[in-house]
Amino acid sequence: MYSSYGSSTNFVPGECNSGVCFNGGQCRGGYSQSCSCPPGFQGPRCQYDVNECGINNGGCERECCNSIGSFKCKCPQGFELAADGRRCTDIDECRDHNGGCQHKCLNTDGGFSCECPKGQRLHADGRTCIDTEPLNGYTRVNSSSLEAVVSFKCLLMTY
Ligand SMILES: [Ca+2]
Repeated sequence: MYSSYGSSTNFVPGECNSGVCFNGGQCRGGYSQSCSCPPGFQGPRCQYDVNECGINNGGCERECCNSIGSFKCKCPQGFELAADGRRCTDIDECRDHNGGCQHKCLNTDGGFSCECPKGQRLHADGRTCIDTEPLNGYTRVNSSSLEAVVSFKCLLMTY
């Protein structure tokens, strides 16, 4: 007895034995028992994933992540995927709540920074402004950029 593969409910079996085509492939029937594969799958039985990222980086501007039967473009931190799903555009962090900056927020390509008025400098938190003159008994806090370098990992699905 044959078992039916695949979870597609609109699977229309041709004149093939059931279970010939995988991943939603449609059986063409006949002697060849070959399959018409949906986008993202290939092979005589649609059993292989298409690595869309292998061709022209999947059309992605930055990172392309292949997955089983599909793929996705991804953007590094500070960028978001554009409406076309391919390009990466800068996120204007200053748009919301002044980027968390106490004084001035400066949007940059892929990041942002806070600025303080004259006589003040940026605290180590990268957002708060503190007086330039150090208080007695306190050492200056080394102010550094808040820009956290987070390595962007592409989660690759394997099987
Ligand atoms: Ca930005």
